[in-house]
Amino acid sequence: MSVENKFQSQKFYVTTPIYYPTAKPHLGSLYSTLLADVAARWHKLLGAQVFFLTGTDEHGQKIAQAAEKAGVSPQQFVDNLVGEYTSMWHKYELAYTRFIRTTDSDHVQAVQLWLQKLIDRNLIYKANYTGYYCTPCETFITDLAYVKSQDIELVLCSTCQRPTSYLAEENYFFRLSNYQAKLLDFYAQNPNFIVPKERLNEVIKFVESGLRDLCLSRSTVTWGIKFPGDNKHVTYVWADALNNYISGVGYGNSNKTKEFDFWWPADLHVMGKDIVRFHAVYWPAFLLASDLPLPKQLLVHGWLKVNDQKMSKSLSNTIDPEELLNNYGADPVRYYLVSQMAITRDSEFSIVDLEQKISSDLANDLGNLLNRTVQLAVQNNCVKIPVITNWSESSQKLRSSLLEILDTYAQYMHDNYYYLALAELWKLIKLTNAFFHTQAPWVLAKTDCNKFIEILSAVCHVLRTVAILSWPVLPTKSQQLLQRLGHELALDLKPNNSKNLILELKNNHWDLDFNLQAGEPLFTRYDQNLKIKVTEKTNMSVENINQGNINNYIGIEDLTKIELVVGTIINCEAIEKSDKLYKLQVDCGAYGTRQILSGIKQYFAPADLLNRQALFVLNLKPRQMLGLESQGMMLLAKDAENNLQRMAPIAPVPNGTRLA
Ligand code: ME8
Repeated sequence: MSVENKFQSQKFYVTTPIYYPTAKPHLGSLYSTLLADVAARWHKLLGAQVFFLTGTDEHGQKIAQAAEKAGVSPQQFVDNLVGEYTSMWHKYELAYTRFIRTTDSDHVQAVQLWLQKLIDRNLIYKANYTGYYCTPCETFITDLAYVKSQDIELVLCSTCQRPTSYLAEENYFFRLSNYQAKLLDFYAQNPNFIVPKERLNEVIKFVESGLRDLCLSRSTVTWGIKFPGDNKHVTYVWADALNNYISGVGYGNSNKTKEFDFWWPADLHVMGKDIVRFHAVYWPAFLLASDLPLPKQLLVHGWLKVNDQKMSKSLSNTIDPEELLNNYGADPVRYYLVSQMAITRDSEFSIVDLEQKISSDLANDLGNLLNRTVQLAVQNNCVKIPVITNWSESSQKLRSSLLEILDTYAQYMHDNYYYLALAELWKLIKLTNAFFHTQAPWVLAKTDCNKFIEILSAVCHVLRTVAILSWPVLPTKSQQLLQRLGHELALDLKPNNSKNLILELKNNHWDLDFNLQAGEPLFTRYDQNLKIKVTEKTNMSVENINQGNINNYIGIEDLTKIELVVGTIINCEAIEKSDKLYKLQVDCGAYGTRQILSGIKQYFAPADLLNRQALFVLNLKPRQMLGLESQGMMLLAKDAENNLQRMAPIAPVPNGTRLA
């Protein structure tokens, strides 16, 4: 039986734009690199050999100007910044194969070799360029936007809307105009060359409107790769930079011919929409001119925006990925960026949204499903779940849904619509939560032990599938999830010996056993309502204090009398005789496990409390209620409509931590 394309991959070469290291990396550069990492990891799951190239674009006027401003040489300037990129990529687990710098000697040699080839083929000639140049985009301007300001006519770059400068210099030109028909023919033969497809139409329109020859050198800039045979010129930074895609895998290096032939052409170039023309017009023309195969596909994404403006270094509205990492961890941020930012359009970045997404999708949907399953298994002494041979109809139905979803998921990943693939995966998680709810294994545990184990096994099979499919986006959490099931990621990355884990999932008949492990929740929940309400309340109280409305001040010595401690609710039972009370067992670290009775039954389901942290007063005098002792009190926030919210630290802290 033949295997469809979406389920197989032998070799996959993916690249990111190489970034101008004029400042530390921001969330936009991280986003492109993340998409490439997701693609690389997906192909690893399919058993492919993968090469993932990223790096920095270190030559040109823009870098030279930034270095001058900083008072250091361009080389020193880029040397100082490049570590910021590599270390950030490591922190976010962007598992590149090579980090290329355009100042690397093998790259410099490859660019000169490539230029010499074009010179030998008479595809380059010398002439004068007079016209406008955009330094931030490093672009010779062909289409202009004029703006009149205070009677001065400003010429703005149509891509970045910033002022351009007038240039009159001698340059070497590439006969780009020779390639108009060939490029149009290539687009016609390869309608999937650009994802999303609509962007290809813009490119076709541009090429149809006529191609002018392109400058390949600069004679008024000195920071660049020397042009072969003419020391007065350096290579135009884009001709230098685009060639990283071939030099990065061995082009121009006689010891690496085999390596280059294996990896080239690239399977996927990832980039933002600002640089499509360079990749869809100039780059293919450069390759045609040097008789090299063209890349297979470009993935072009929109902008991350903040307050409806493109996030960019020059607008100083960038978000620091480091800060996000410290607050939320790499995997949750990766999940938010991939799932919430649709590649087809610009997407607004917001912290409120980020917290909501982490709380609802990761902590509630996925984290809770795991917690509830493990909890039940622990409570009923059956953490070792054997292989099931007789599946009930409902479990079989769940498995069929899983297979359908796997199919759609693989298709979206194959087509590079990662955000849609994740949405599909979350359908499976929600479906399994519903399955869990309707099968009520907590009842089966008391009435039908075999069925109880079968239901847990079905959920574990789904969770294992979810862990493997989410590995491209959640590289650490997915492995922790597998460990909690008593499994591990069997990724054999040795050449020619790689397993296709996706095909294994597709052909798996749910014949695995599991060994469940209890542990801390995988994800933190950020209660937006709580935060927003607290902020509103704080503002209100500030007003009240200003108006002198607080007249019952206490001294700090009064406050220190209260033992306010963070604890985790490890058990929650309804008290039969009461329609209000829950009996909670709370792990308070060094303070031991406390039994706390709380009248919150109508506000929370046990699952909303189990394995969650909350704040407790531990030195309240013990109280008897319905014959049971309550050894403390849980703190809750109550609004004007009497809605209750649990209070918890923003990130987990060790149980027994005191509030200071
Ligand atoms: O253009 N949202 O480098 P660059 C999403 N050196 N992505 C964004 C973004 C945002 N707000 N801001 C930047 C260059 N990016 C050249 C590339 S390649 C041979 C040479 C991402 O540092 C996006 O991928 O200006 C965009 O294309 C790239 O950073 C531009 O990076």
